Amino acid sequence: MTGEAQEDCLFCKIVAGHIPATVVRETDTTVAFRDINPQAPTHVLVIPKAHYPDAASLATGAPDLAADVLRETKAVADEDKLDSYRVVFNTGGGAGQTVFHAHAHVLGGRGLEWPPG
Ligand code: IU
Repeated sequence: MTGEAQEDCLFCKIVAGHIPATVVRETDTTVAFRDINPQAPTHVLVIPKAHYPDAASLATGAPDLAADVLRETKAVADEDKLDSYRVVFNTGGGAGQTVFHAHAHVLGGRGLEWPPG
């Protein structure tokens, strides 16, 4: 996986500014935006600008970029003043992944049960 933008990828379109999103943070390599269907008071997605289909391919194909994404999850939590929060990478359809551009969900602002459904 090369990391090149994919024409049919919704999150690549958000990175390119072709689909609107409520962006809360942006770095040279990542974008963080509010989920359109929030599951918690804070529900932000942190994505690499480069296209990797899931967290596994990101971790193996671009580990420095994976670290950038993880660092940004903390920055999002700091901005929303979250003491406790959850970072989730749904990986594969069986785990609930619906958009195949790697993304970290940052969820917080309410109590979170364990295990998740
Ligand atoms: P998942 O882990 O692939 O299921 O997460 C995809 C998320 O992307 C999901 O929570 C959607 O609500 C969210 N989302 C979005 O925020 N903006 C969009 O334009 C689309 C999906 I499409």
